[in-house]
Amino acid sequence: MTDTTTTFPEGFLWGGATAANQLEGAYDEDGKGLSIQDVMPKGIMAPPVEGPTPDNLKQVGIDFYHRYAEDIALFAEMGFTVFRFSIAWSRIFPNGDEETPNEEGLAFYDRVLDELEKHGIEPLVTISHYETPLHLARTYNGWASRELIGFYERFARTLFERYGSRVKYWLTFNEINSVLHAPFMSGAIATPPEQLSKQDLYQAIHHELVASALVTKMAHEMVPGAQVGCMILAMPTYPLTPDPEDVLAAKEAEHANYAFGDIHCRGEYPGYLLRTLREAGVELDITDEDHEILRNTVDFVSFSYYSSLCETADPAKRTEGGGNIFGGVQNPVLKASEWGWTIDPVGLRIVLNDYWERWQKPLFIVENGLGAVDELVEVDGIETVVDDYRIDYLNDHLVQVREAIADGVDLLGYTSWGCIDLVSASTAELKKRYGFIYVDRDNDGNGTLERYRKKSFDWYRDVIASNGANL
Ligand code: BGP
Repeated sequence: MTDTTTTFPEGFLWGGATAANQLEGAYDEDGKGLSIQDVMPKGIMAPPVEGPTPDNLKQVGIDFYHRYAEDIALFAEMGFTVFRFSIAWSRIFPNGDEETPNEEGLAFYDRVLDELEKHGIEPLVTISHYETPLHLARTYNGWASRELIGFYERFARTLFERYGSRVKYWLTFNEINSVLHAPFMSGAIATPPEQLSKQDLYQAIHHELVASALVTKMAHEMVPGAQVGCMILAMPTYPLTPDPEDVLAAKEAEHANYAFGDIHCRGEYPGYLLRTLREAGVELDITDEDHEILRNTVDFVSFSYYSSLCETADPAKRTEGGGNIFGGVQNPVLKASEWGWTIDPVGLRIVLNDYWERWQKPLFIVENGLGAVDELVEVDGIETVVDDYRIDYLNDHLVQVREAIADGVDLLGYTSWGCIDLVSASTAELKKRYGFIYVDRDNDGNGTLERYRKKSFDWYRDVIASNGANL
């Protein structure tokens, strides 16, 4: 049974989400330094090179750096009331550890904010989205070093000073828990994953958590009305069978992710994480001051949701390749996308209820969507993409969002991922597209970069105009 009487709340924020490194391009313009993305030609699974390499699609991205006004006008045409984007750290501090920011980098985001303001679109800013300055990775081993806290603090302070009067919603780290799977991309940790000790990994995580809390405190002091959120990669994990051992295995897999939200919302390490660390022989360097800082909890919890996972305690049931790129085993009742990400709209309702019950903080869905191969075709003389598969995916998920709202979940908004086609994070390709707007650029970097409205463009415009009533 679905509840069609409940509607989305008045003032619900509708929009789209992006990340600087995946769409801006202009990777070395106007004083920008190299970020870790510039040396990752083939996505998170490939080791970084000396770089920068010419076959890295992110170096041009979709040229948002020069076309932002046109793109924001298209977002406005869909009726966006919020736009999530990140600020490329290496545009502001090219090496990450200098004292003075790069004025040209700061000015770019002034221009972006001007455009958003012009169209009445609320900005939602991710301070760090997988684009740490390369120098911080190479010289300090990224977040494994405590020194990163100070560099990040300076970066955030610069942003609050400059944009604080115009930006209310801030996210500290994109998918902070993804460092468990991609330590270089997420944590700028240069040690190859196979050589990275749990000790170093969890110390790096601790530094990020302290930095996040510190910056939350700073925003509250510097930015009137600031709302600061953490951002978690949500992966609800189901037991493969009702065997209690499988149920426990699923719960333990969830704990790995809950831990980040628990610390952000409760201000201290949960017991189950202390046990994991103890059993792994990890002894963290946590100062008394760290404990104090962690008490600065977030105002809301944001998360990305693409798919669910499935777990078992039985090693014999583990198959090669597992459930999806983040592990687990295959769920026998769910279908998956072309890239093996299970499609599970009900899982989104489960996450919303689960997070709300657990943390009692407003939630914000800041990523959701279907990565698919799109084909540009002509319909009635107009070039477009007939992406019914994307409409179906998003519609099914938003129906479940409406259910969760009927369940009593407090939800601030929804930003669909990659609202305009951009370079994929995990594959570094342009073949895997999420947008309502098609961008003419292929995997070899060829194309005019021209923008085209897909069929989903009109669909999303109607969803927003009706505040979800037409789902
Ligand atoms: C999230 C990231 C995004 C993103 C999205 C889709 O993990 O926050 O940066 O790209 O997933 O992933 P992909 O691009 O690999 O399909």
